[in-house]
Parts: sequence; C-alpha cells; structure tokens
Amino acid sequence: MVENIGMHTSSNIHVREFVEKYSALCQPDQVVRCDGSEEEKQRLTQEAVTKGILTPLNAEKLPGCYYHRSNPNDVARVEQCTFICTPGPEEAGPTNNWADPREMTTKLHAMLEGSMRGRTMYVVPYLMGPAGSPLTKVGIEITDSIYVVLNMRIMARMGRVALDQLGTSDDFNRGIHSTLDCNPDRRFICHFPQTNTIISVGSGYGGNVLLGKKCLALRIGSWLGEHQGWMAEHMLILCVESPEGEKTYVAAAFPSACGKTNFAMMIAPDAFAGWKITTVGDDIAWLWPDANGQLRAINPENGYFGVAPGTNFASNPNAMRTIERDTIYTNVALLPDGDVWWEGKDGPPPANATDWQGRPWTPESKEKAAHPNSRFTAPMLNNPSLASEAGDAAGVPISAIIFGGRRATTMPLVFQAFNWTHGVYLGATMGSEMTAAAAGTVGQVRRDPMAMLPFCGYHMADYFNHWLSIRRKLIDPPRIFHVNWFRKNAAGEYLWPGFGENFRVLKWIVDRCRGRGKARETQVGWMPRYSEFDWRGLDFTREQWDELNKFDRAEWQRELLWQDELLLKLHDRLPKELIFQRELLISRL
Ligand code: SAT
Ligand code: MN
Repeated sequence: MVENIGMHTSSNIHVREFVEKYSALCQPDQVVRCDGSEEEKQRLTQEAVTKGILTPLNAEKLPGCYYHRSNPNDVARVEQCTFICTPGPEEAGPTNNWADPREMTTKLHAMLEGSMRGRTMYVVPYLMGPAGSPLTKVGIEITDSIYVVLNMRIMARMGRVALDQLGTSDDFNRGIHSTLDCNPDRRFICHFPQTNTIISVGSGYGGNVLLGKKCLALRIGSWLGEHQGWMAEHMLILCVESPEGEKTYVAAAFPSACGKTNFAMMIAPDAFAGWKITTVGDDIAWLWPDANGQLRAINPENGYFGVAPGTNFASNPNAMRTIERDTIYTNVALLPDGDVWWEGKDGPPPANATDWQGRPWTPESKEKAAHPNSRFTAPMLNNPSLASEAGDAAGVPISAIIFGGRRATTMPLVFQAFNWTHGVYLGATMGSEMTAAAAGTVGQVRRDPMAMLPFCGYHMADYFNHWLSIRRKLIDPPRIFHVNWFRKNAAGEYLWPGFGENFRVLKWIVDRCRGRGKARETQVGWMPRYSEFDWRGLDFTREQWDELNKFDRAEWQRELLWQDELLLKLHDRLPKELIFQRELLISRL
C-alpha cells in the first residue's frame, strides 16, 4: 500500500497521472510530494542526517551547511552513458549517443520496475527561470534520492511556485530518476525531446540527476529552442557597471570547470575603483531575440553547483562568502572540527582531514583530499555580488558573447570576431582541454563547440545553423569574442595572472561594444595592442604581452586540422557560412 505525504495530491490531472504511472512501476513504500516550504526543508534535512546521507557541518563556521560523499564510482557526468532518444539517429547527430526511444524506454522501465521498493519516491515540481518569464519552464522530477531533492531545492525554484505556474496545463518536463544500485553498468541518462521526458538511472551525482540543470535547461532546452526560436546555452551572464553607472551585460561560454563561476563573480582590481561586476548566472543562459531585435537572456537557475578545488579568497571571494551558509558540500575533505577543505583553499593544508572517500588524510598523503570535481551547491541569494536583475522575468540585454577554452598553446588572450558569422565560427571550432567535470582523459584538447559538446540535444550542425538564423532576428547583434586565460610558456607556467585581472579583458570587451576600444586587425580577428589595454595597478611588460599573444603559424595550421576533425563529422549538414569562414581563415593565414 502506497502512503501519500504532502499537501497537494496535485490538482493537475497530468501531474497526477504521471506520478501514478511511475509509482505503480517503481513501487516505492511511500510518495512524498514536495511543496518547497521551509518546514519541508527542515524535515527532509533531518531525515537525510538520520540516514547518514548528510553530515551537519560546524554550525558556527558554516551555519546551515551539510556534507555529502557520493559513491566513489559516481563523481562526475558520464558522457558515454548519456543518450538522446529521437526517432532517428540523424536528429541526435554524430556528437551524441543515440538510442531508439521505444527500445530505450522498454529497457529503462525494466530497470525501474520495483526499483523503489523499501524507498521513498519524492515528487519535485520546479521552475527553470523566474516565475512569469516568457521562457520559464516547469519540470516535475520524480526521484528516490533525498540528496537530489535538497539540491534541486537550491538549484531551482521548487515546490508550490511551479504548480501554480503550471495550472492545469500538460506542458511540463517529465523527469524520472532512480539511483538503482549506483552501478556504472546500469547507468543511463536519457533524453526524449519529442515527449519532453528525461529518465536517469544508476547515478546520484550532479549533472546526471539534478534533471533541471544539464538535462532540461541544456539538452531538452536546446532542442526546444531550435523549434521555438530561442537558444539554451552553457553560459554565465554578468553585468559590468562603470563608475558612471553604465551597465553592460555579457554572456560567456566556457566548458565545465574552466572558470565560469569565477568569471561571473569577479571583482575588479583595486585600481579600478567604482567598477562593479554583478552576477546574473554562472552556468546556463536562455537567450531570445525580443520584439525590438535585441538579444535578451535569463538565468534559468536559482543556485550555483560550483567546483570547490581552487576556490579561495584570492580566486573568488564572492564564492567564498556565498558558500558560508546553507550550502551542501559534495566530495570535499572533512576536518575534525566540522569544517571543510579542498586543494587550493586559503591557508596551509590541515594537519589531519578525512578525504572525500572517508579515509584519513594528512599533507603527506599521495592522493588528493578533495575530489577534483568536488562541488558546492549554494543558493544564488547568498552571492554578495548578485545582480539586482538576476530574477527579472524580462531578462537582460546582451551586448557581448565570449567563447573561451583551456588552451596551453596557440590561442591569444583575447580577440574579437569580425562579425556574427565569424563569431559563430569561433564558437563552433572552439577547443579546450578536458577537465574532471566529466569522466575522461583530463588535459587532452578536444573540440567543444560553444562549450556545448556534452549538452547539445540535437544535431550539432543544425545547432550551428540555428545560431546563424538567430542573427536574422537581431537588429544590433552582440559582439563576439574569444578568450584564453590558460596559455603557458615552455616551462609550463601560466602567462596570464587570470582571476580578477581578467577584468582588464572584460573592460576592453565592454569598450569595444560601446564603440570606444581600439584594436588592430589580425589574421584571426580584432586584437588589442599592448597600449590599448588598461594596465593601471598591474606590472605586465610588453615582452610578457607579446609572448601571451604570440602568433605561431605552425600551431595555427595544426589547429585548423583539428577543427577539420569535427567539421568533417558534421560535413553533410554543415552551414556553408562556416565552410566559407574556414576558407577565409586559411587565406588569411
Ligand atoms: O555535474 S554538472 O554537469 O552539473 C557540472 C558541469 O559539468 O558543468
Ligand atoms: Mn556547466
């Protein structure tokens, strides 16, 4: 007999049918319908603590914060287990894993059958986007993980607010998640764009299971965007405010674990008194051309799921303040006094800690104390630099789009595309070294178009076409830029200080958008001269600048060949504009 807990056995008949269907299949001991209330949060948190899923942290240092360890086999997104289930493989395209929707559903339903016996099924209604925004979407996630519920509560607008927006409509994303036995061989993250459904089994971690985030807001979102005339992008959104109060909004796409959160929360160097950067979002942007031909953007999320290692008061003071309270820490190291630690946190390493796998750790230990992809989940409202516009249903007007990857060679600090089409080419051919955010070979350069390789829910060449078609709806399109903070010298040292100093790049970008900044035309795009950068308060020599921005013909030739690997895969649907851009680049080189 299934017991029902929660205020509303929802009045929406479609939600009710969806929940009944999956409770009949999964056979949980009880169904808990979440309302997003404070009382519910207390109750579920207490239950998670009792079950050992969460550990309370030091209440003085980290009020309201909890600690979680995932299964050691389950610490990142898994691209090889992620599928786009469209009627035919050509819709998913060569960069996605494809499976037949009917066969996959049958297989997943067989795994889900009875999977929640002895467990609770939680029903989590949530909104991606501020209530009332034209792009905001409703999702209902069914999950057997209390950790997922508590994370979703931070990452999305959860509970009543979503059911209120839904009303009697059938238009919501159906998300089904069961941890099963957390076995990598039975781990599947499957997207069914035609029925707006996501089924995720066998994992309990981050992007695999917080279904509003990568699955809905990016994979299903990008598919919906193509059909409805908007774009779902793996981008931060920030606002640069000048001392005179001029506000410029910038969106930037960097792959996972390449510094989006740091860039979105940046603080200008002391010498730039009066300049302010505020955060609209740190990971996902939904963009649309408005009725006046202006590209606007909202952040569909409500929290930050950021990488802990490397976060400190020098690299990202705003993040450090954001995660001081009401934060869930996953796979970091635990200190004897109930504080947390990770590699790259301020101060010396602790004398003793418990590592992310629960083993004793000392500075002599060979392995890392925190997993390289350990994370914090923190409410957006904690961010001292949160933009006042972050919750605006109307979004913000975007003046610049930045693409960037992690590149030890070839790519200069910053350059500007000649126009929108060239900018789309820059995004489409972007490369980046792989990071710990996904299972794979860390450090290897791969093509990651628009930082969307793992997140584009349809054929990548159609996605490029969609980008080009958006241009036709824009009167004054955003300027497009390419950046690289990660270039190294022969000794393997970074050539650029990065972090807050990236403000100098941002300021040049804003000046370019405002028709103020100067640049010179190069083979690859518009580049700033040394003298055109604002160096106040930083000792960075012309020689350093030249090395940082060196153009190496042989490296660029190799770059072109690498780009071809991806372009050839997509060739039969590749927009001719991109082929022409490639030809133009070759002739300039
Ligand atoms: O695990 S997540 O996919 O949410 C984080 C990321 O890889 O960007
Ligand atoms: Mn991301």
